Amino acid sequence: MTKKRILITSALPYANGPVHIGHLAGVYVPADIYARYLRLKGEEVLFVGGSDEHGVPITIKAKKEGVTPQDIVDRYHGIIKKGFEEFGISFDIYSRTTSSTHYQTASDFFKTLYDKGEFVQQTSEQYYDEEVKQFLADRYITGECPHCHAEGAYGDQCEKCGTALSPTELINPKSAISGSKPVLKETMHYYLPLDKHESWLREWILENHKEWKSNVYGQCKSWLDMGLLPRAVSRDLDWGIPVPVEGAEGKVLYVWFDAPIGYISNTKELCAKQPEKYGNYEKWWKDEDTRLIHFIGKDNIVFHCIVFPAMLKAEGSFILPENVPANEFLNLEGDKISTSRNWAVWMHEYLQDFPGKQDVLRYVLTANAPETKDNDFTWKDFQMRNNSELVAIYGNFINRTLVLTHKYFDGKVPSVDKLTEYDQLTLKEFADVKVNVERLLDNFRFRDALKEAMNLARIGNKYLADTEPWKLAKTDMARVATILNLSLQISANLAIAFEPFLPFSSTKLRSMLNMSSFDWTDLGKVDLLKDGHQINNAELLFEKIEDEAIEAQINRLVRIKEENEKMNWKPAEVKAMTTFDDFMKMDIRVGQVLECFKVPKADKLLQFKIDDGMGGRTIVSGIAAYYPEPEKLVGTKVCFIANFPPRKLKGVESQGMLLSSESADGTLQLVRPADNVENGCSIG
Ligand code: B3M
Ligand code: ZN
Repeated sequence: MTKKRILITSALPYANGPVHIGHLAGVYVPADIYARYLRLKGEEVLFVGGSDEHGVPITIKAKKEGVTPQDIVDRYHGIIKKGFEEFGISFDIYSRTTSSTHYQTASDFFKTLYDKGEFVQQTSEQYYDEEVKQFLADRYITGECPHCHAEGAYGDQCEKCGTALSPTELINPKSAISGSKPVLKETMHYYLPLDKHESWLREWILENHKEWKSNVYGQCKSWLDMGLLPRAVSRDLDWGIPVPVEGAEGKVLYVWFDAPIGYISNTKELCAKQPEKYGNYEKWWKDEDTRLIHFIGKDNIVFHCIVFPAMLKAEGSFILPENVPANEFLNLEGDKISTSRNWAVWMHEYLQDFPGKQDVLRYVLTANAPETKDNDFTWKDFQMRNNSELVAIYGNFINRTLVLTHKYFDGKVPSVDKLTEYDQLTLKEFADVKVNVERLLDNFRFRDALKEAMNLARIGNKYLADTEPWKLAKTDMARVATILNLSLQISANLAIAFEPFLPFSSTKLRSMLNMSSFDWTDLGKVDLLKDGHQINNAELLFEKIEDEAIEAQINRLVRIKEENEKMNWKPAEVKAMTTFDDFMKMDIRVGQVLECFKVPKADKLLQFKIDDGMGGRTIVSGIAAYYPEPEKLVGTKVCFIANFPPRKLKGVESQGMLLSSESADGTLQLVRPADNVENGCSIG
């Protein structure tokens, strides 16, 4: 690495909802690992974050709740910022795009481009909601899809058939805000002519950045191959940064224009606050000796690889990103994470439900990071990785090493007597850890890097299991000393190797080992703890996670799924037409339950004795799951089909069928006629 300093940015989360594990796995955890790693190496690093507080969804949410957009962003900025702090995301600054520094910076940026003639102005017709007096963003117009004719297609896409749409293609368009029919109205906007930037972008990305991750490079290539079009950078909206030129009253900067400038504003804010520590912001943004790295999710690739670079280039004085290691998406228990469906594990809720277990989630999200393809988070995998990796390997090794050192050597690092061949072999195995982890981290391969670190713990754990110092203690204390010395050196190495990934555990381990400080260059050394060095008491590094905790999380998701299903429930389509004659063939009657109990060895079946007014009959019905106390049904009136041929169910002959209704969530309930209808009456 030849350049002097590294500026790391991570996507600014929208302040209209909390942050979830998908955001963490895709953006914040890898960015944080990278920042911590470089700091540990002694590099000059600045890690910038902040909330993205503009855009239409925030205004819609505010309207729904009857509060101001500022109220919304204040609420979520607070939740997000606090969550990141607790989770150990080590931003040098976490600010927001409603800050005064940002308003000024974004406004000036626009003005510079405007004065340089870098925009084109175009007038077009756009949908306008006359009731709320507002132009409508594509997402806020719904209607019938012109292709598959599904209802509820959005102005930018039909989710049913996946076709990309423009709002004017929708049949019977409706405003999603007021429900009224929108009208087309002319409006002027400022456009960034991306077509004019296409040729240098092609060369810069396709020729000079072949090393970018293939998912990123591939997406850029397909955008460039499709040909770039001018993009509007202003909107007709009353929430955002006013377009700072005459004649643009009522217009604000498009959220995707101001948000990436937020990286610059936040750097500026930090440098103004602590100039002695960070210098001036231009050093970070305008000096070719700075490497700029954007951490983002895959849905933000085009903005960070094409649009923002074009803005920076048009301005003229800024550096361009050196890399944009975007990740794919993380799913949750097999389904796409969705804020609107509440299908997510929220960072702030995790911190409440699993206090002190930040590192467990950091570990699982990294081990399972969606680096090259979408991946799935499951609570079972979370538990398994904690219990059989963190606890059983890493934690177990550390605990045994420390406890034995206290037991046999009063907590003082014993001296090596002589190394056996097996010791040498073990040492050789971990000699490469530093090179390997470095190579992987330098290439943004966080999950493999974590595997390498974990491998070191495995080596240690195996070494102790193989050498069994507790058995040698009676006969060969010199050998025990050697084994524990090596184990302690490996432990110290683990504290360093895991620091970028599991910072809380590393701090704890470092204090247990009583190490005053460490840095990355120490990794791989076998004399990190000197002979006679006093270590502190052993504490557990990780704790087992019990089934109950996992079940509680799974149950929560099951409940959410049920609620969503209820909300999305629609009556089934009406079946093909039948005839009166066919219906009249059915003999439906009223009866009364005389006895009711579970059919032995059949989970789903209940056996009914029914008074049918004709001497009684037995009916078996598959509704046991919905009536856990079947005896309580005795006495109730039911409806049954009287002329079904008898059939045997689990050895019991059933003479008919009980009628039941199926609710939205699939629950079955017996259909009950009024109590005063005689048994045996027919229904029709
Ligand atoms: N707020 C989009 C997102 O969360 C956006 C990122 C802005 S980064 C400048 O997907
Ligand atoms: Zn469609």
